[in-house]
Amino acid sequence: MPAHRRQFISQALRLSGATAIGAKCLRAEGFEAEPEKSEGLIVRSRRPLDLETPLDRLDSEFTPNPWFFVRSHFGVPAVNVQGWSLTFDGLFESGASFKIPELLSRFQRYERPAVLMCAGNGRGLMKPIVPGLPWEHGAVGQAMWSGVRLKDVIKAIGLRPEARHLIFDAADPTASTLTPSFTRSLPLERLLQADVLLADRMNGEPLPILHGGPLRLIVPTWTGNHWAKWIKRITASAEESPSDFQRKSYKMPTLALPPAIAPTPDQLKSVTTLNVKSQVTRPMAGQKLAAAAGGSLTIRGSAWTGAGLVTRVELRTSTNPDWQPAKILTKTPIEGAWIRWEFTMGDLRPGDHFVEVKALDSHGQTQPAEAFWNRSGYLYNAIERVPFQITVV
Ligand SMILES: Nc1nc2c(c(=O)[nH]1)N[C@H]1C(S)=C(S)[C@@H](COP(=O)(O)O)O[C@H]1N2
Ligand SMILES: [Mo]
Repeated sequence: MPAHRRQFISQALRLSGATAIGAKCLRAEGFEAEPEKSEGLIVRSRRPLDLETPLDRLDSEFTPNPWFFVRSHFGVPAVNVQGWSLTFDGLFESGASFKIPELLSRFQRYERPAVLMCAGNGRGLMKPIVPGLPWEHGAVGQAMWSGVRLKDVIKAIGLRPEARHLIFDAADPTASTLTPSFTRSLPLERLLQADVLLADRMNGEPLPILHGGPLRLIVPTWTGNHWAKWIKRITASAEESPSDFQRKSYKMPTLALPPAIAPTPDQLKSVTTLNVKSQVTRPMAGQKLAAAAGGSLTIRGSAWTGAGLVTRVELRTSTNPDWQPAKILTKTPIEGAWIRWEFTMGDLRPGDHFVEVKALDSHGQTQPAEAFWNRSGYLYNAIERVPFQITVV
């Protein structure tokens, strides 16, 4: 039995009453049981359901499904896996439709670890503060994703030469027919790469409904908003999706602007790849730890980036003001996956201490002392200081 209490769908969800539809489906024949979510998740919003992973639960290579953050713009759709079909239309050679088992048996299965991070992770740390969900450190997680390669499916159906984008229509119910649904598109250039999956499994389990089951898009190295959940239809198009979620949301200024100045449309570009970032997953800020006088402490954490690989992780501590290299624990770093690292802080005296960490990647990117401020609060990656206390054993 795990230390934490698990239960069917988080209490948060039940309290919100947001799942009246979902709850009914639980009892209906052929509908999948709702996924387990830990009560220990930080509730950022009940309706829609937005849950953040506490930082200490990110102290491992893979983030367990019950602890994985959830970001939904609307409700959770009623999911009947047997009846689910995925339709392809628009600028394909021909239309096509697959039932899930058909899709999965027809194409080869692949799996890969990848970091899923919301573009707004760290928004709550932006200064001056910005509107939006105030995520701190846990709108991120890593899972082993498994499914079929989107490019294999596209190849089998055939694309017309004019096609440039694929538009993903999802099944989440919106508040009313007037509310636009979470429709996003991605350029084919990106989608035809071998790392893009239509995934039906997460960490060796069927993809939980809250995470987009039965089928979601996996786009390693790109921010979470591209990872469409509950995919029902894929339309090939010459243009990107006309939806506001595509044309208006997830834009960031290309230059630093003072908070009072709104960027003009030509100063905005779509957020695509993750930026380089690291975090300490042991100890936690404010934690009291016992050590023998002159003893040592193992600091641990993760680091990831968008394009390329993390090549170095460095720490600066209360006992040494120089940046020193951490030991990278991950044997074979994979693009889009995080690495785990550790660092031994020695000769510890009782009292107040701190560590600061920064990652560097193969494209020469590193973390800034201050985050790039933008009013949407995207891609916060400033070097953070983690204060803690040593008490004598
Ligand atoms: N259909 C649909 N897909 C979606 C979303 C959504 O609201 N609806 N949210 C997106 C955003 S902004 C993020 S960060 C990720 C979150 O995935 P998770 O809930 O599995 O953590 O899903 C993305 N895919
Ligand atoms: Mo997101």
